[in-house]
Amino acid sequence: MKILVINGPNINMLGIREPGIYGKQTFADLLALLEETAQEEAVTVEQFQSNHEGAIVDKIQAAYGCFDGIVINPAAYTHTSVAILDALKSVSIPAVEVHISNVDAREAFRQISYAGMYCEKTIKGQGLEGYRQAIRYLKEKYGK
Ligand code: CA2
Repeated sequence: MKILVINGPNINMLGIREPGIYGKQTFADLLALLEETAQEEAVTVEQFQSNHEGAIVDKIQAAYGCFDGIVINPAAYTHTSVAILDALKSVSIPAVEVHISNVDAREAFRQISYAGMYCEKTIKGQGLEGYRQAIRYLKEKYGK
């Protein structure tokens, strides 16, 4: 099974500021967690991070026919991007949305998620462990 993990803008800055919201773990820790989870679950995990909305749309389109599942944290684009929502719909690959922080308990503008309108599950407020949970969910439901 092949799973694509997509991270949006500023996720590569994790651990550098705002540890009270996002924790002390860094982006390198996230990459290590993804590798560890891939081994544990015996799946192939590819990670893609971009600060550019169009690059994320391009990556989702390129996943068509190549990946069995998508884990996506669109970061700030969560709350603004109809383009990412439409890209997810266009490829029709099972997807899980992850948020490191508990967006429900934050500002009003974080309460809307466009990508979440497509994703079959949203995991929020679990820190980096949310990515492990998302991969496990896809493996259990769609793994061969
Ligand atoms: O909780 C999440 O995972 C978010 O998707 C993270 C985004 C935020 O815009 C979403 O509302 C919720 C932010 C990504 C990381 O931003 C940083 C900000 C300061 C320091 C380091 C990273």
